[in-house]
Amino acid sequence: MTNQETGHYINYKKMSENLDIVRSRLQRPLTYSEKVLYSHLDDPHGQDIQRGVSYLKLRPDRVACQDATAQMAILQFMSAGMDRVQTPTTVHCDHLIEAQVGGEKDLARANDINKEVYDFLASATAKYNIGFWKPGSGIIHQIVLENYAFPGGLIIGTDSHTPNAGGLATAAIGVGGADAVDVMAGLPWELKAPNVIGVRLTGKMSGWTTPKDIILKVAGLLTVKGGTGAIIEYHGPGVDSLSCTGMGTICNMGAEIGATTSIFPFNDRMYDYLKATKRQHIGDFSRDYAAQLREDEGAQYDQLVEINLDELEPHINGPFTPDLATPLSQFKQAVKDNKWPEELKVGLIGSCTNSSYEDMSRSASIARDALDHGIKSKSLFTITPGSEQIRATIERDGQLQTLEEYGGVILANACGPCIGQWDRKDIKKGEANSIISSYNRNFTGRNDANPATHAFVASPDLVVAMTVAGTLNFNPITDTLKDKDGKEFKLKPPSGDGLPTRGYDAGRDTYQAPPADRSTVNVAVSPTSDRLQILAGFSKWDGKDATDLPILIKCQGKTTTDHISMAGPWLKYRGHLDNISNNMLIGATNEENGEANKVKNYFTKEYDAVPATARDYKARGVKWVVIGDWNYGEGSSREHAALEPRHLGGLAIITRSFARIHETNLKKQGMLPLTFSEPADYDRIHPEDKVDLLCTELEVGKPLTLRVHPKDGGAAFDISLSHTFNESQIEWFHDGSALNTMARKA
Ligand code: MIC
Ligand code: SF4
Repeated sequence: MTNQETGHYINYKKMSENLDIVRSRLQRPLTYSEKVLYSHLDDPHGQDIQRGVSYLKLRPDRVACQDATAQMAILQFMSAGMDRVQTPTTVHCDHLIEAQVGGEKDLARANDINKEVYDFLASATAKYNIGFWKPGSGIIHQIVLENYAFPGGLIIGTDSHTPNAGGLATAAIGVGGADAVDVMAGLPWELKAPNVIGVRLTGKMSGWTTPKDIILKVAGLLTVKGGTGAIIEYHGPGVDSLSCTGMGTICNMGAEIGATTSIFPFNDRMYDYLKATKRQHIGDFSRDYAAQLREDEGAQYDQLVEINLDELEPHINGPFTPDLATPLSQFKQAVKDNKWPEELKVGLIGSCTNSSYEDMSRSASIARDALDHGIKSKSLFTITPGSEQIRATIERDGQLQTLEEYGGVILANACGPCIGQWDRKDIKKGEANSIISSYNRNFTGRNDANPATHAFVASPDLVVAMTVAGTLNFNPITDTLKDKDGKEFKLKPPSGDGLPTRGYDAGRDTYQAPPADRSTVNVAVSPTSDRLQILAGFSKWDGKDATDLPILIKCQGKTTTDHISMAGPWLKYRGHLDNISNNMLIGATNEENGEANKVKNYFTKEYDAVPATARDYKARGVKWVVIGDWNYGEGSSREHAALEPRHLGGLAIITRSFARIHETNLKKQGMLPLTFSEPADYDRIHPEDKVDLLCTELEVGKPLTLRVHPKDGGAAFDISLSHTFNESQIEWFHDGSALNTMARKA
């Protein structure tokens, strides 16, 4: 399965047999993503299979965790009391490295600041037989693509951009830590059978258009919630003009439209990539099973989108949301109409989304073009290589030097500014300004914690082109620039190899394999640590309806996981539930006053911070609920956004709708994610009302009653709430959490 491990094999034979069983039952052509999922069914004979309806019980091939989510996942796994993981698992140190001055120094600083957490992860992975990628190795999704993804595979990862591996025909799905723990413990993993959205690509890309523009366009078409409950499956003749890593970029950003995952069928470009990453044997094996690694003729999609690559323009998405898509030709006008700050302060390339050899080569070609005209970047410019292998290879082949000469700062092989790990110095907090990155998401404050920063996302090519001009008012296709002598010139369209002709240079060895003798490994968590805390476990449901609950906050508008459990400086506390709970919902807008982190305490009538108010209710022994808007919990997989409300005494989150991963995370921790059966009922609730939640009514497929007691003393009224709990998930609620259920059944 991978060069990093022995004893784990790809079993296409078994997968084909499973598929034959399912085929004989369904008697219809299958999409490619269905094939991958159904070939991993725990019980292909008995499993009920209805897209969008059944809960599939699946057996993933692998688990991947990044450091910011692995801490909690491993702490949960430890409470399961097993001596080793039952499914191959890796942990990747990428989120905790802050960008300050440049790669080497930032990495050394991170090693120092995060020593306790890295030591914990290094020892826990060694103890439980998990592969460990040290800080500096690169970003989880790039490493998975380079080492672990394979055509037809099913991987789960504790990060929402896990779907990146779809570029190598893998069904790779982002989950919360508790889901990962199930699979690490050898239990089947449950997923609501997704619908399938087909994206048919025709034509061929050229010039300034890149694979990124396909997903930027799709995001504009489908919006941030358009992919909910669905897998996006690309197909059609246009696919063959995309590089494997380019397909990875497209799949990566499917997370931004809420898709369960995104996937491409196996093709020659993937074979080339497997070969370049020293896995030709896997490529050959996949060729033998090629018929299983693509859609059947006549496969039916629930929705079909068609994109002609001959006509596709480069796009720029943002600010503040990844689905606000503007074609390049209309961007200048949009900047003007919306009064977005014109000056481009910073351009940032790299991240898990766009840091392939191809991306770096094309970016360097634009930088070289500028340098040849005697000019450099006008804006600040940073580069985050996706992995040590990419960094070492572009260092050897010269792109890195070109980018530096052009004015770029090479950051560590890590997430850095993408997740707010950025000690930004060029502007003051609150100052309106524009930045553009080749990253995937651009929620308010995400990169630099400044709500006035207008963050745009685009292809790395456009990011570099914009930094040459130093302004958003620049279209490299139509506009000219001035060279060092004031003479006008036009940038050449970018060019660059998809794969290094001399092969990849692995760079430094950053992998720690689990030791053969694991019995002596000691995993230490200090009881006085402010960064790690052993989990105490939640208490059981009391078996009663909950009455007289205050509403902690009624959130208005976008409430992403960044609003619920902010990243940036808070990443520090990802292994300490009580400490990280001090960020709970501090970014969400209170509908009552339009402010963040200012809610009225029901008892004292004083305004206070959200976490402080929740702690006060908890101290009084009073449970509470949150009211939320559409697509609540969109964005990341971080289960802290579910653990925190549970820890601080919340009972239910009631919204117009949820993002998939967050909804599951809430259920796993024993919370009740509920939706208004009638979305307009959101408006009938006032933040100062009290509510009764008739939890004893919780049954599969039946609504639940919310009794509202209006704040002005008016007559109480009932609202119907829907939910998606199945039988076994209801047990989690009754037991207090999925972990409690696992312990009870062990
Ligand atoms: C993100 O891009 O938001 C993150 C940080 O990678 C998260 C995971 C996390 O919060 O740790 C994600 O996308 O799931
Ligand atoms: Fe890291 Fe950003 Fe990718 Fe998340 S989206 S894994 S923070 S690089």
